[in-house]
Amino acid sequence: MTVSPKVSVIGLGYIGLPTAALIASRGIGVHGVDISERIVANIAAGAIHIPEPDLDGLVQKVVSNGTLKVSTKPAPADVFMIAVPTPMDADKRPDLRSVFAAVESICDVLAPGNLVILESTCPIGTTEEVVRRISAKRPDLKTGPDGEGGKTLAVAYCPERVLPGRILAELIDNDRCIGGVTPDCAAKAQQFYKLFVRGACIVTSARAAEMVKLSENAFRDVNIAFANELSLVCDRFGINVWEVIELANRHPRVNILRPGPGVGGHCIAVDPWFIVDSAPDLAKLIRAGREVNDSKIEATFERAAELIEANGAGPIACLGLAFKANVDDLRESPALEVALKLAERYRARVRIVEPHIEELPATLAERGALLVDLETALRECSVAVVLVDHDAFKLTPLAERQHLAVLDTRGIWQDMRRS
Ligand code: SAJ
Repeated sequence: MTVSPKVSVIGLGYIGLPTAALIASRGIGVHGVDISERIVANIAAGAIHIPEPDLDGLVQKVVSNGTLKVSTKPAPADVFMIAVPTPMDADKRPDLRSVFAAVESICDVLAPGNLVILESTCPIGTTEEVVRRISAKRPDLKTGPDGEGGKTLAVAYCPERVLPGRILAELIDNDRCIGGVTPDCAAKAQQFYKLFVRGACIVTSARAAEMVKLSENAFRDVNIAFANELSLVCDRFGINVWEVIELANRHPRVNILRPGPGVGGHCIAVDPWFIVDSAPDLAKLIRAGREVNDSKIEATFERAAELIEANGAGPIACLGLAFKANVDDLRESPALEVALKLAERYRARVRIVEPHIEELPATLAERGALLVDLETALRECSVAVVLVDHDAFKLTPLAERQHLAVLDTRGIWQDMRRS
């Protein structure tokens, strides 16, 4: 690898675009590739198609100074980073078609000495399958121990682990786990990541790195499931779960996460299924965690309906639609699911407050729900269902909400004052 490699990033979505822009901002020439002409045209014009703090300015800068170029077709480079979606199919099995299509698309332009890195979340063994597919199309390229003066193809798996809303900072500061299909491959990828990562770049095998990524999100999911299960038990006994968690967390070795209306986003609610799919006979806890978290949507709807039925026939405030606090992303959002169920039953009585969007999703609007601001909802409604812990909601003074009957699924209005 030359000192300043030419980098190609395949897939310009939530991970690929920030990664491409960050690397380009270090003065390294980047070629970004996406199959969507719309996305490519947008980025070529210096604009972004995903909301993420500070990304717009960065992309604008690297596009206008020519360090980031984009197109729909791969071109020769030194390093290829693949960051495409790996969703789950209707049977909760990983859908790797985009990964294999991306691999296929670069085969013709690969050259000896290149480094191919897979960043997408993948089941165990995917990186080895990538090697097999490249070898089938390009038998001339050797992958493996680099005994030929850097002339073999290096393949590594390095999972992204950045948090939406903090992507640019975490791309730089998070530690990276870099799994090579051989130790040489890992070392080469490590050298590359050190060009733009400040966190530690730790090498391992490709299989271990695949498992590390899945373990991180499954760990969080199972821990949130524990909190969600506690909340269901506490509800049955009329105990305030937020108080229980606050007090339990005063134990020096206890750190219970926060219950909510379910778990959303494209990662935590999906990735644990990849482990379950690989080892269904073993991954019992991980499966149970998924099921608990998914069941929280219906449980939240039922509790909300009980509260609504007990509080007259007036308008109902639904606070938040996003999949988590302070983002505008509604993908796989449990809050949206609960709101849809409420709108299905209560139609035009439902008032949605979501300060991060301008327009309601059609599915909600069709059911008669209205998008209103927080002030209007607080003024007009006597019942509120808090579905997202946006800062804008947390700041509501007690005086403006004490008239409400509240189902607070995120624990933001607990007003527990204990000395
Ligand atoms: N949630 C709770 N209770 C909590 C914490 C979260 O209900 O105590 C819910 C959120 O409201 C949301 C969901 O979980 O619906 C997921 O939110 P999150 O902030 O935990 O995670 P994501 O999906 O935004 O990002 C995760 C991160 N993974 C971990 O924290 C282990 C991130 O580092 C990964 O890069 C990302 O998944 C990914 O792309 O895999």
